[in-house]
Order: sequence, then structure tokens, then C-alpha cells
Amino acid sequence: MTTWDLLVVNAAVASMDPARRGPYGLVPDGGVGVIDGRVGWTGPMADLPSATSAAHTIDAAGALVTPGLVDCHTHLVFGGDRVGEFEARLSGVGYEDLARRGGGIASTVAATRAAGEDELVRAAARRAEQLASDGVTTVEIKSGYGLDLETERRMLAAARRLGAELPLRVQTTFLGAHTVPDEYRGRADAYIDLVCDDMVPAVASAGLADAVDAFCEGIAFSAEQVTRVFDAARRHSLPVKLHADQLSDGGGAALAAAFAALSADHLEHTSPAGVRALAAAGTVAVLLPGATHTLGERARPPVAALRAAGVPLAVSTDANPGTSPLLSLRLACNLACTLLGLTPAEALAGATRIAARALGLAGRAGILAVGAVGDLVVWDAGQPAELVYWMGGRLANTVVVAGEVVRSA
Ligand code: DI6
Ligand code: FE
Repeated sequence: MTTWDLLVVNAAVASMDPARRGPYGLVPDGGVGVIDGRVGWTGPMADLPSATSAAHTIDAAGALVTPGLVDCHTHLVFGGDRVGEFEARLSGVGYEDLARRGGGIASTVAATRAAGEDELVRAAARRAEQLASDGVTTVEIKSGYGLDLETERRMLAAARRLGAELPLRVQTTFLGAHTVPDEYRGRADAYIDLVCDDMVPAVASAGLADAVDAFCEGIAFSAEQVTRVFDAARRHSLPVKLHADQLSDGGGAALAAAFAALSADHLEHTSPAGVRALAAAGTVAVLLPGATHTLGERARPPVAALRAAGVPLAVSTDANPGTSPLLSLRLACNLACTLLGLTPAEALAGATRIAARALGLAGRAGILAVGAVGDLVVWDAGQPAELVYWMGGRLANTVVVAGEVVRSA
């Protein structure tokens, strides 16, 4: 007889498992059994073995259950704030202008360098809590506001601590090539030397980074410079991802594809050739509508072309102080539908199963299937599209991580 650590019964289980029926892999009168932190059984209640018992049982009474949500692109760890910049942009100053004047990312770099690790953890924990309280159980966190070895290390260590101290799985990404720091102005190649020769080896050998990212853009780094960073990542067996074609078409999508990147993110200006390259490489396209919205960007990622080419689509908050101060993954999903043309089913897959794939966790997170992590959410909702329909607020009723109830309403 199996004794589940946690058994959820009488639920509308949106398993997000493509092996099951419909876009949500919905099992209308279903259940989930978790043992040793993993899903050991899920299916129709009628199939639950009769000789079964559980240390803890949740009767969902018909409510919707999904896998824990996965936010696959955030910059949650940073010092200071950019509220003043928000006001300046509303009065007409452009984002790229601010960056050229030493505002933008550079101002967050100054504040982050000045912050200690405890301070970074405390501030980021408040933001992570907002995501987690509404059903996010896995979050990716990037560095990239340090731009020197010591601060990049401190950011990644802070992100790792969040994973240890909060009931949240944290995947870390080293984004040393986010922008050229002031002290290297006009010497971007020398800064890339530092990233490749010192920073990537140091964070890799300390086990601080699960992946390497870069910002391929006119105001940041060229495709040639990013290629050097990706070569360094490859030497240290770290997977890569890329901020690609956000403000202009810099060939970022094709570059990401050439390195079989886990994901290419943003893609507002990606060309048809870039779309084809992503499809051929199996690289996930991560859509970040919070940045589109905040920047008032008119260009849209080529969603119809990405879909037609079979590129997997993920949705994320891009939570960051400059271009996407967005702390609700469900609102990101809503914006992905209203601004970018996703269906609610695509958006929810993009915030679960496909987001996990963008983190190298395909089949292990963002899905309710045997062997996946036992992370799930019981929602104050009856049908999956409702999670995308409501703009923000909090719908998560009970959040479970590794079979343990970590919050309940
Ligand atoms: N693209 C973005 O949207 C964020 N980083 C990036 O490379 C913006 C980061 C910031 O403005 O602080
Ligand atoms: Fe970003």
C-alpha cells in the first residue's frame, strides 16, 4: 500500500501534460499523489488505487489544480529603485536616451554595488514573495547589475540564498554581459575579456550559475561579443540564453539558435530568418509583455510566425526595476494574450511546461506527471483560462512545493 506524503483529491487537474487530452491536459475529476517530493500518481479519481492512504489530504472540492508556475526570466535581485526614471520616461525621455546618459541599467549597477548581500536578499525576498504568493514555485534570477566580479558573485549568492531561505526553487543565470560598466566605457571588448576570462570561470567553478545570458543590443553588446561570452560558457559546460532583438534586430535569435540556447528572450524585432533558426534549434522563445507594455514599444514579437514555425513559447515577467516592474506572472500571461495575441492555453503552457523547458527543466517542473517535482497550486478558480483572465490580484489558495503546503489562504 502506498502512503502519499500529500494527496490532492476531487480537483480539476490542469496537468499541462501534452500526453493528456486538450490544451491543458485537463483531468476534470482528478487527483495528484506526491511522495518523496515528487509526483507519484496523477489521474482520474476513479483510477486512484483503493488501498491508498496519505499523511496529508487536500480535498479540492472541484477547484482547479495546476503545476506550480515557473517564471523563467527575472532580474529580482538589485539595489535601489528606478521610480524617478519611470516618471522621466512618462514625461517623454526615451529608454535608450536614459541609458546613454548613464541612467537606466547603470544607475541600478551603482545601487547594487553599494548594497550588501543581506540587503540584496531582503529586498529581493519581498519581490519574490509577491510572485510566490500567487503560485510561482520556480523562478529564474539573473545577475547583471554588478558588472564586476565581486558584485556579480554577490548577486548570484543572494539569489542562491533566496532559494535556500524561501519555499521557492531558484535557478540562477549569470548576466555579466548586461551592459558596459562606466569604468569600461569605450572599451567594451576589454570588458568582455573580463567576463570571459575571469567572471564565467569564477561563477562556474563556485557553482553559482545554472546558465549564462547576455544582452545583444545596440546599447549593450554586439553579436561578436556575445559569441565570445557563449564560447566561454560552453568551455564551462553552462547552457546559454539571450536577450535578443528587444530594441532592434541585431541577429540575436539566430545567434541564440547557433549555440542551441535554452531560450531567446524578447524578440520584438526578430526577422523571419531568426524565427526559422529558433525553430530548427528547438530554442524556446520567451515573451516578456511587461517590457513591451512599460516601454510603450510598438513592435511586437512575431508570435504568429513563431507559432507557425513550431517554436515553443514561454511567458515571463522579466521582473526588473527599469523596463518591467511586474510582480505577477498571471498578469504577464494576461498581457501576453491581450498585447501579443497568445491564447490563454498558450500563455498558461508558457508559464508552466514551456517555461521549465527554457530553464533546462523540461518534464521535471511545470507539469503534473509522474516523476516531476511535487509542486502544485490549488486555485480559487474553476477553469484554467480564468487564471489568465483576471488581471493580477491573488487567486492561489494553497501552494505546495515538493509535497509540502507552503502557503494556504
Ligand atoms: N533587457 C531588459 O528589458 C532588462 N535588461 C535587459 O537586458 C532591463 C534592465 C534594466 O533596465 O534595468
Ligand atoms: Fe530581462
